Amino acid sequence: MASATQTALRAASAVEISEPFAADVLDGLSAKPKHLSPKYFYDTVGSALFERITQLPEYYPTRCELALLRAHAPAIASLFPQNCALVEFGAGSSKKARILFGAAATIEAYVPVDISGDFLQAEAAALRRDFPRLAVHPVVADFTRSFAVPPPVASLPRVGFFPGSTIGNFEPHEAAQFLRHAGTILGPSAVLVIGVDLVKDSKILCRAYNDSEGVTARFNLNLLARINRELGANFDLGAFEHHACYNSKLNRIEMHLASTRRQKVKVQGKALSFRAGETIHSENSYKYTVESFQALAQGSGWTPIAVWSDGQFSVHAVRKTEDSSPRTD
Ligand code: AVI
Repeated sequence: MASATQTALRAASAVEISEPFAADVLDGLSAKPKHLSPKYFYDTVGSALFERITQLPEYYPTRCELALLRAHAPAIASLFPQNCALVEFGAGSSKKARILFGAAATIEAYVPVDISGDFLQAEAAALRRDFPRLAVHPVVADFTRSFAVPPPVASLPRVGFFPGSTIGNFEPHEAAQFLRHAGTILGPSAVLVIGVDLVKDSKILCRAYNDSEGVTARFNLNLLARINRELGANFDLGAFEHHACYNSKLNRIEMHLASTRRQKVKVQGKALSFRAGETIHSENSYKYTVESFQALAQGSGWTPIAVWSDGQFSVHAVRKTEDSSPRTD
């Protein structure tokens, strides 16, 4: 059982944040075209829906990535320094990190960083039960912004972990920015293991984001439900539809919420007008080739050192190129 001191340390390492959710929503819905950031999908309901997406037959990325991690865990673990801290950006479910814990006895501490505090804390509790020797220090934060690594792990060498092809949800310039930011957080000589979905037949891609059970549609619509719940808005969820299509020029899946009729919606007292068919652009999911991702990494301060792929999905290991940027702690 955890001592009172351990419990207090764990509580202290879960840094609370306050997101400018209302301002982002009002800005995005007042813009032309209307848009919302996909980072707001992941409240408790959205995180649970995303977990269901990862189990859908049509949604291949999670299955492919898990198989790659399982098959290559020893090779991945061989790249880690002794007594390292694994920093997972946007942790959610720790299922993938668990594969690395099983293969890499060198991991002393785990720092899952996620905006969804409740989900993060529940996963952390389960991990402490299953890996009693692993120090788990969750950080509730927007992992794209600066955050402090918890003091108990500050002196350990760091390995970054960014699975799930979440990098694909960034615009390419944001992806480069994130890679640079990860380099600053992780420090000199760090290794980063990153999952990246690959460009492929558009039919496979479209099916993955238009599943037959409608879970992805509910995940997308939950964004409006969340705005209703948290910002007192009055979106009629029956008057918006989930749209997802592949943009082959930009190599990205685009998700939209389309207004089925002309309507007005109030968000925090502000009236917003929608034309029939007008959409809120809610997510891009960029797909890369192995080469295009390696070029992105190389231009963002990382040297590719290994890649594992099944032709559908890729897991890259990259090492920080320059040692000059200081750690942020
Ligand atoms: C988290 N991210 C990588 C998922 C993706 O595939 O872009 C989010 C998602 N959106 C719809 N389905 C899954």
